[in-house]
Parts: sequence; C-alpha cells; structure tokens
Amino acid sequence: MPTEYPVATRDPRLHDAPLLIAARGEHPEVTPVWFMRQAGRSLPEYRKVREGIAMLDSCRRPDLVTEITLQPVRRYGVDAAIFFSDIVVPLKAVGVGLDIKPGVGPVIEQPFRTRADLDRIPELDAGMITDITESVRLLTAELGATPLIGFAGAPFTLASYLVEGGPSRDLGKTKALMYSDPQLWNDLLNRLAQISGEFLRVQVAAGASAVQLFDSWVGALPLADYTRFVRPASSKVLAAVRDLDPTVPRIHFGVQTGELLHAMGEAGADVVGVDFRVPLDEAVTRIGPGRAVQGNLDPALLFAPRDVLRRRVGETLTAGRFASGHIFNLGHGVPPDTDPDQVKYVVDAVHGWKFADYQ
Ligand code: 1CP
Repeated sequence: MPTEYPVATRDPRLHDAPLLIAARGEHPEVTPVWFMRQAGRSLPEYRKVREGIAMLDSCRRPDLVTEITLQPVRRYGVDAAIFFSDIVVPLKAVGVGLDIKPGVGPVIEQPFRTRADLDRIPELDAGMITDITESVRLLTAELGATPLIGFAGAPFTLASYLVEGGPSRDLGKTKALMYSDPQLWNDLLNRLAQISGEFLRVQVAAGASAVQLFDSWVGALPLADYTRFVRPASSKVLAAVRDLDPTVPRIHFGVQTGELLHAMGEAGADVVGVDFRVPLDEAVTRIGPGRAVQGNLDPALLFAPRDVLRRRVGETLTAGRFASGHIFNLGHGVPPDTDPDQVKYVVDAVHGWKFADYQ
C-alpha cells in the first residue's frame, strides 16, 4: 500500500501560473517556458557550487538542491523550476549500489540479471528520503508563485540502467530480458513503478505543483512492445500521483517517441513531452485532443545565429497554438556547452512573442 500523506498547502497564486494554466489545457496570455536540464553544467554558478562535491551527494543536501534548483529561475526568469536530483536517486535510496560518473552518467555496480537481483531492489518508503521532503519544502517557500516540477524516471528507463549497467546505445540486454523472461521483466517494472510513484508522491506531498515522468529511452521500442511491456507500469506511476492529488498535472516525456506519442498520453498524462524529431503540429495530431503538449525546439538551435533561433522559436510557438495547451521547452536537455545567454534569449523571445504580429 502506498503511504498516505497530508499534501502541503500551496501558494494560492500558483493557480494562475502560466505553466499550470497551459497544463490544464488552456492558453495563458504568454506561453510558459522552462528547459529540461536548465540547471547543470551550462551554468558557471552551478559549476562553482558543485566543485569537489559528487553528483549524488549534492542531490541529498537540501542547501545545495535548493540553490542549484533556483539558479536557472533567477538567471532566466523561466516559468518553472525543476527539482535538482537525478532519476537514479531513489534507486540509491533503497540501497542499489550505483554511482554517477562525471561525463558518463549512472553506473550500476551489479547489473540486474536474474530473479535473485530483485531482492536487492526493495520498495521505497518516504522515511528513506526525508531530505527530499525538506528540499521541496525549502524550495516551494522560496519559489512562491513559480511552480516547482517534481520528477522521476519511468520504470523502463530505470530498468535500462539497471540491466545494461550504465548508459547504452541499443538497450540490447534490456530488450533481451523483456523478450526472454516477461514474468521477471514485469516484476522488475512493477517494483520500479512503486519506487518512482513513491518518489513523485513525496515531492507532491511536500509541495511540488506538477510532475514530469521521464521515459527518456523508451523510443527504442516499437509501439506494440511499448503498450504490452511498458505502459502498464508507467500508468501505475502516473496513477499514484493522481490518487494523491488529482489537481497536479502529469507531464510524460521520452526521446525518439514519435511512434509512441498517443500511447504515452494514454498512459495517463495530462501533458505529453515531444522531442525535436516530430514537428509540433504533427505531434498534436498524433497525441489527439484533450492533452497539452510540451516542446520541442531542437537543442542544437541554441548554437544557431539569433535570427535563425528566433524564427524557429516563433514556428514552435505558432504550432503550439493548435494544441490544447502548450508549454515551450527544448526537444531534449540543454547541452552542457550551451552559452547561457542563448538560453536567456529564447526565454525572452517566448515571453515577448506577439502572435497577432505574425498572423
Ligand atoms: O556531475 C554532473 O553534473 C552530472 C551531470 C548530471 C546532472 C546535472 C546528471 C548525470 N544528472 C543531472 C541532473 C538531472 N538529471 C536533472 C535535474 C537538472 C535539470 O533538469 O535542470 C534531471 C531532470 C535529470 C534526469 C535524468 N537523469 C534523465 C532524464 C532526463 C534526460 O536527460 O533524458 C536521465 C536519462 C538521467 C540519467 C543521467 N544522469 C546523468 C547523466 C549524464 C545521465 C544520462 C546518461 C545517459 O546518456 O544515459
């Protein structure tokens, strides 16, 4: 049974925050914008506070989590903060041996191979992550009328790190387990659904206003395998949030998910994140009515001349008008070598855009 929590009282001004208006399927006066990986290595102030502190240690220190989460909000004036953490933090919290290696990503000490490995992944209990509760409380107090987006990794993407042992290009071992032992695969995904669901519930209970479930690598699967082997577990995670607080919008995102967009919405998302490979208006059609979209400027455009960048921002905003709500974002994360002034330029272009001038 999931833990029952009292949900924190939120700042009443959040009701009118553009991000939450768009997530509800309406069009606020100005399109809201935030960026995946808006915190992190592209910011000199981030590099400074992280000096000499390992990634996973920084994620467990409320003072650092608060500072790093707020840095892009201060610098860019984005419409939301995203909680500074990592998708593997809850796995580490339940005792899985892993580390985040600089320049590589998550590395697992003993990759998942057999049923016996399931015993090394216990369920997550709120008591194991009291620091997360504290960080979210500190943050929401500072953020006031700006929403905080909580997040977690979806079961498939978490499983891919556990099975592969680290970042992988083709996810061969993950797919081999899925096809050869569907029962063990299901048990693993259900365990991970409990962990992700609880990680999100803790953030929502402490005051997060929206959540994003990252299924970054699920685009490696064809639709039929996604709906059979993955979606039931993702649905459980999204339902765990809805059951705690149905007013908190759930964003669901993955890379190379052009063929999966509709199905990912059906998993129980209010907003579907779109990567840069599918034109946004086409994505709106694929997702279908009744869900907002988030996306989808190609991160590579942050390295383009400003006239090109501005035109593409405008095209993305114009396509977003056809959606039931649009949250502007990149099609994936901010690259570490991005010039922060280019990011600021995009925020200002989105906020200053006058649709009437371009019709
Ligand atoms: O030392 C460092 O600075 C390490 C770089 C780093 C950072 C800044 C990692 C390692 N994780 C993070 C923070 C992080 N991770 C955030 C918060 C920052 C923000 O968005 O502003 C978030 C939302 C994540 C989520 C995350 N981690 C995802 C899903 C998002 C995505 O990019 O698709 C994934 C896949 C991870 C795993 C991970 N952690 C770190 C890296 C380099 C990776 C990817 C490795 C790979 O390619 O498989």
